[in-house]
Amino acid sequence: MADVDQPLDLSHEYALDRDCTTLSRHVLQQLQSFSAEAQDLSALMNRIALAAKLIARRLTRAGLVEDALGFTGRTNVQGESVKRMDEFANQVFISVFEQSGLVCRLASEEMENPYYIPENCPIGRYTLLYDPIDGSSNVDINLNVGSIFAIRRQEGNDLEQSGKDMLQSGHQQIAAGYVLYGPSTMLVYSVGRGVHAFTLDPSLGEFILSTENIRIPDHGPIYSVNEGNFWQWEEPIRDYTRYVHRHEGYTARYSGALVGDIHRILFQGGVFLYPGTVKKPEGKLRLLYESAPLAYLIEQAGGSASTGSQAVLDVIPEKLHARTPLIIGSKENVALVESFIQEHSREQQDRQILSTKG
Ligand code: AHM
Ligand code: MG
Repeated sequence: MADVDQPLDLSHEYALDRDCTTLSRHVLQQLQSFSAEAQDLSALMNRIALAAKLIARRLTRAGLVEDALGFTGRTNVQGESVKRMDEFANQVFISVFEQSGLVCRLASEEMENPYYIPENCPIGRYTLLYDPIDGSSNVDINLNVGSIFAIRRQEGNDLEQSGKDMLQSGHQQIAAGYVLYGPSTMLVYSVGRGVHAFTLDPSLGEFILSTENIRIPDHGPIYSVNEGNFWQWEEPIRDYTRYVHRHEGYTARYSGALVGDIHRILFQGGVFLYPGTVKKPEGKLRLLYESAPLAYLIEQAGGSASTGSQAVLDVIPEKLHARTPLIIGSKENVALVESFIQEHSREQQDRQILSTKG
């Protein structure tokens, strides 16, 4: 029983308060510079944090606010039904960046074409690519969702507003990360110097550094995939799934929101898969707004990301809303999935050689 005469030791509760490293200060520390680009990146991250706070605030009260939940009745460029929260969050990013002088355009999963900063607003040198609400089917049932973002430099002047220079590999990203709206709101980011997690302290309204230099385990127990698609997959993915069913040490976790599943794997190790299906060989996830930013982040943490045949960061999209299969997480887990795919294609090649000989 607690001794009521003894004062409670609360020192551990405030352990993090001793060194409240904020996001913008952390970016400058990471880049070890006060150059124009370092200042810009720090300001960009600060704006992303502001968008995240506005979205988090809406999400925490969504059940009490009129018009926060449910569908708008419209479909987006992908043909998916748009949720009110998708539209709200998409607009939040635009509003937060419009007057910032930091970006020249924003490209999102929810918009057919990039949003170009109007001429009467200050125009910056960067492009923000984002998925405003990832896993939006979780919104109406009060489960975790996320936002995903990446920053690229604009190349050329893009006068005709084609956004063609965005059709480059993920190596062009100069920063990427995600926000997880869970029991607490967390922002995890990288500017190419490791991966760092910040937790929103609602009493301060600030993201405070909670874990620095996160390293993903080389191997982990989790496999995260929608097994409802089992019979839609190609044989090697089915074989991999059969393998984890039959071997000890694996456990399934799938939340329906990529950010949550990746967050778990980043800390505990394992693999997330969204493979192609027979009907949709490219899978569901969009390269520029989901797969490439997360691939950048996971590689920075020491993990890897593959389409099954090449590194996700090497993929050059043919169009803005291009999709890719995604196998991402701990190095060894990803390599194991790839080995099933490689073995299958070797067998196919052997069969082809035999049939041409025969
Ligand atoms: P969204 O960005 O439109 O929400 O779609 C992406 C989401 C991911 O968060 C999640 O991993 C996946 O779609 C779930 O799809 P499925 O329901 O087919 O398993
Ligand atoms: Mg998404």
